[in-house]
Amino acid sequence: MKLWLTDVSGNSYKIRVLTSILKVPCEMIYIDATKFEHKQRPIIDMNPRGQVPVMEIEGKIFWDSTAHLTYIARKWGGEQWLPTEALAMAEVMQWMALAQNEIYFGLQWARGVFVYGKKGDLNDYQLHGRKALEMLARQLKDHDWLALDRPTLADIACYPYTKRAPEGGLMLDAYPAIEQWLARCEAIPGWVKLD
Ligand SMILES: N[C@@H](CCC(=O)N[C@@H](CS)C(=O)NCC(=O)O)C(=O)O
Repeated sequence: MKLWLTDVSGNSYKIRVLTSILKVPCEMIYIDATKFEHKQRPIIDMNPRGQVPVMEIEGKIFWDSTAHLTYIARKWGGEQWLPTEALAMAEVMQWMALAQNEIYFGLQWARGVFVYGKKGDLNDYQLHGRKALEMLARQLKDHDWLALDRPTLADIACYPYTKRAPEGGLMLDAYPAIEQWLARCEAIPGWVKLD
């Protein structure tokens, strides 16, 4: 497998975490986002969004971390990270959907305003971000993990931009259950530190 990524990409980081936990070999090809390499070939040919992460898997190109995590978890992770039983899979997938909705359009974009001058409505991003934090906090109030009461793709997918929420002006102090969950994720053997 090959992964095109940047060192600051939280979505690429999810793949780094899962390949590290499962000890799956993956060639990492770092591109320079400050030179807008993600908007140029070869990235733009592989991903019409002009974004990382992009992966080559079994000779095919895939964009979006959800696809990448799904492949790696099913191929190498047995039933642990994304189980095949229908109800269990749905439970994991609903949190992966949160990662690609309220977390993405909220926490990730609010951070983008401060970190790389993303244009748009910061209030709107923070509104979605707060919604994401409320949903996470509600689940984590009486659960250690987001789905199935054990670590799954749900936790890996939701972790990076929740951890970075304060960089988007959304502090976590009011959410002790989220802070404890972040620490639990970081204690999973093989977890990669988020720089
Ligand atoms: N839904 C995509 C989002 C990918 C994404 O947001 N990538 C960011 C880096 S983490 C990026 O390349 N941003 C540059 C841009 O959108 O122009 C995924 O999960 O892979």
